[in-house]
Amino acid sequence: MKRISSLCVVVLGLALRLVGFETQGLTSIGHVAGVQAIEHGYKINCADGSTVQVSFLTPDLVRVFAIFPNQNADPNHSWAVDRTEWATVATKLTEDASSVRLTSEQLEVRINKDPLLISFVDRQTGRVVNADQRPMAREPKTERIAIFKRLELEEHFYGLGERAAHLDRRRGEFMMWNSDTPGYVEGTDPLYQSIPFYLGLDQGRAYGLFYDNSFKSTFDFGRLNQEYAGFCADGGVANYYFFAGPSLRSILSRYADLTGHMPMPPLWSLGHQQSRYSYYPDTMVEEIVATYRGHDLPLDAVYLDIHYMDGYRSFTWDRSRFPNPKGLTARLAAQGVHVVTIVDPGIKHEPPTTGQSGYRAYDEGVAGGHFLKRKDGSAYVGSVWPGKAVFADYTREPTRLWWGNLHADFLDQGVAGFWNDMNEPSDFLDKSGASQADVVFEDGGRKSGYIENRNLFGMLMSRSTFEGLSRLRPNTRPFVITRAGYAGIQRYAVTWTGDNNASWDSLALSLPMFQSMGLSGQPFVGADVPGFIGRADGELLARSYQVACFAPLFRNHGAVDGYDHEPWRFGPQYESIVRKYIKLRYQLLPYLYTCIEEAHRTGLPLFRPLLLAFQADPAVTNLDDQFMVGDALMAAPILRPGERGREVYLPDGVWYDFWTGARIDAGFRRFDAPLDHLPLFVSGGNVIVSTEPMNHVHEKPWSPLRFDVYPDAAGNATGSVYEDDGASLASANGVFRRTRLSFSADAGHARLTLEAPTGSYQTPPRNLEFTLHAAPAVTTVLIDGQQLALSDGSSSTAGWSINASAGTVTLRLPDDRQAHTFEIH
Ligand code: MIG
Repeated sequence: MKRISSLCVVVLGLALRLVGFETQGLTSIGHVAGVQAIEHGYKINCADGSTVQVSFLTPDLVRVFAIFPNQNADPNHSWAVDRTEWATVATKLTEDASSVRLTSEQLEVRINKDPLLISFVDRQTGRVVNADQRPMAREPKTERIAIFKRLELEEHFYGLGERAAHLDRRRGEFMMWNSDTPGYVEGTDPLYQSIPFYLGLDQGRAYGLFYDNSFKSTFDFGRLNQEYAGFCADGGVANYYFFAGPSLRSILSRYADLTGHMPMPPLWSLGHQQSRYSYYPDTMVEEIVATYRGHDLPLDAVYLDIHYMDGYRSFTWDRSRFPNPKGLTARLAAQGVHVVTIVDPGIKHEPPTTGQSGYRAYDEGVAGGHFLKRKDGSAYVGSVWPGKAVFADYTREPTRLWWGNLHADFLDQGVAGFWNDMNEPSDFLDKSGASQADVVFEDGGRKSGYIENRNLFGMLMSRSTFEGLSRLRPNTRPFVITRAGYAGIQRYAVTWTGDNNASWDSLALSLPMFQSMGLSGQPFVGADVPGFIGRADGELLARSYQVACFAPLFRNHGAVDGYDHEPWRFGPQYESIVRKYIKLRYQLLPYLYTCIEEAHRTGLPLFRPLLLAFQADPAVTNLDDQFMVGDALMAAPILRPGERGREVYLPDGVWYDFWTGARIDAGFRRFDAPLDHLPLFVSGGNVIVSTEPMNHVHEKPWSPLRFDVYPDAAGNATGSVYEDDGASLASANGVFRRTRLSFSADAGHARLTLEAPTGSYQTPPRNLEFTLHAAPAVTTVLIDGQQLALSDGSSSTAGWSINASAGTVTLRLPDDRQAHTFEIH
């Protein structure tokens, strides 16, 4: 009997799965009855009383906002959208019996009148890039809302934020419902973050779609139904933004313009970080840091997990474990190590009836009306680490202010960053959120419900934190790390991928996860190294570091009951491999920081799929066991135990082995990878900027600053390096230094041009070194028309030298901030 009923459940489950999401009960929007011009676009009036606003924000970015009969919706309400002011776009309306066409210079929005079907046409090619498969629809009773897009045979899908899935989302179904999912594996869905933004790619041409609807919802990219790619939300508005592309890069930039650019992070947050659930007392924290220094392992930050608090009360210290937090942070700061403390949103429920009193966060929260309530007016009391706990309503501005200000004491005590955990929000009483359905958010008087706000909770908590830190330390870059998030999270916090496993599968999964977060507007990501849950061995640790040293967030962490994961725990053989990759990270800091500044400025992620550089290459549409770091580096890590080599795909172009400088032909090739070796390549046409490794990022200046120049097939290369103080907001006012260079070579002659740097940031005296790979034969080098001396390579004054075995030529010169031209004959 038992077996039969469970069989029924399985069959029923499959039957429900067949439709992707339930389409019954949905009422289609009425046909087009008229069109009128409005600010920024047009308003379609439908026969059933619905309206559809089509607004052109730029020639390649269109917003569609539909209101169904009897629906109340405020077009200006969004927690994700950062930019609301856009210049007017020149558009044209043409209409015939069957359709309305709204066109910008780049895009045509073609609206079929009956039924109302919207398609987007690339005006350059005349191609329909994306089209409704059936009219958008709503179920008046349940307020469910659905949008259906045609699913093309060759179409690939990317983005959608944090998913335990491969890069290409095609044939997948994904839920938006932030969830605490410890030990997740490939296929677990949903996870901690919801970013309803995806990219479609068909025959090398891309578009983007951002559904700004925070309700619990489902995306179906043809899991079983090959008719449509659909989106169904349990409420809210049919409200989406269409990005014309066709380049993935331009879409990501536009997405950053719309939902916000990642602020410049503090430089130290790019350093290696050590966490543990949990380090205490303070002497243990100091021992860990001392061991790091004693073992010549670079470190910039150490994390304090929940045991530093007094009875898990957020914003308190357990004074027996940490009697003098200020002293501790000062002693660590003297060694270049920053302290990050965890802050959980669940505030210990301590009304006078509990006999406890004097917990400031609770008392002030009650007095200020900051905590969430249920529909009946009672407090929403959940259960988290401190036991009974209440949660702040971050949709209220006074609550965000209050929450932000709660960080003042910690800042005074020298805490440098804040770690927002459990903010799905996780409630042990019911992790699914079902029994919290009646929790109400004030939301500017809208009094909105739980299914609309759960996905926003983590982002709003991080926003409160980030804005608080910005107020309290106006000239310091905040550092906030969050587990949960929604579209726009990049404005406030960096992300780690939660409670992964210390397993090979988890390591492999981290690649598509990082790449997909990067394609979803969140560039600053990382995973617990070598995995949160379980026990890693030395081999997994070593291979994990070969990936993690390229993740923006580079943090070792482990669970309370797990094995110790610090690099020295596995013996000197593995430790020396880990040291090699941590040092590589610091050596490449100038390059990585330059990529991070690019992410800040343009929205392009540092850790990216090959797809971003080789969009037209069908071999990379679902290639996610290799990755690129910026434009120049490509890594093909070992992701399985015992493997000592692997097949690597090198797309069309010139490639170099990072370690030997040897030129490599494009194609599928096999490379050896003994345990200490990461197959790492440089894409020709680029420059890698590096310096000497160091113990922590501010230990010494980038001196010498090295430029490794790798020409492409035509003999050309370009590159740049970005520098600033790494800590303040002065860079936003021009106090940075950007140095560009370009190289070209043809038979017997080459030229390296160093431009005068831009920006007013003053770098310390130092040497610049330019190493030319695949260098031409040299007899003379001229600098600005004058002979440059041949030197033995050790001198610190200007000169040039040859490394015959490496096939390189190195040019040296003191950094005088001037433009220079080297002629190489
Ligand atoms: O349920 O604070 O993902 O990084 O160490 C465990 C303890 C709660 C979950 C986080 C993890 C952290 C842990 N937290």
